[in-house]
Amino acid sequence: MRKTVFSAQPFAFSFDPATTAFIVIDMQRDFLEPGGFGAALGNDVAPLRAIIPTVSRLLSAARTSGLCVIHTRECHRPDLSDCPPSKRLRGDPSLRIGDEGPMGRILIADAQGAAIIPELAPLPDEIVLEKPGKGAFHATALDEILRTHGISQIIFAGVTTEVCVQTTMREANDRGYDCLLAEDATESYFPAFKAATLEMIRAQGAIVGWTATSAQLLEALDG
Ligand code: C5J
Repeated sequence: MRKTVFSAQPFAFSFDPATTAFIVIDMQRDFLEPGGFGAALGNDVAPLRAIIPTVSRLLSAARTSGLCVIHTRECHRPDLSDCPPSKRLRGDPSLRIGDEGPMGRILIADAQGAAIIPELAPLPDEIVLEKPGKGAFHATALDEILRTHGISQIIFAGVTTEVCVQTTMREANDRGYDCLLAEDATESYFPAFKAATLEMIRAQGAIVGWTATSAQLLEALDG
């Protein structure tokens, strides 16, 4: 066992690369490129694109350190049988889940828009988890996959901070995993929501988990 301890908030985080997963949440074209679902909801995708180089650096370090790398994709079956009408019909987006957009059908598993952005393409041996919900544990085998790999700590990056990242982190925390979110490798369409999420995760003695900067993480992963 090789324990690494490094400065994080609200206090030091310790992990063993052999029992740690790096989960990159939903870095998909539909959330990060014009013409996708995020844009159809009226959002500017530019702030999300700004974290791509940081996520990429962490991904490289996680690979080099031998962490279990998992990518998630929020997406649905072509017949939408795994998309509750409440999800599809809510609000007034210019394009709904399943509608034909410039990158194919919005958030449909085999459409171009649901693909992970090419800058962060998974390696052939990495796990890519398709998830129909905001949380990555809902209606997926994620818990089983993590337990099979002997994982007890999870480092998170990806989008969006207060929706799929936070939901997944809370699910993981309830299942007994120690979770840390890389502060500058996650982003929201709403800066205030990101700031609030980071605060609420680490409040009350890390009630949901820890946060750290990518610089802190990269130093720990190199060490
Ligand atoms: C959203 C996500 N925001 N990946 N999905 O609908 O956070």
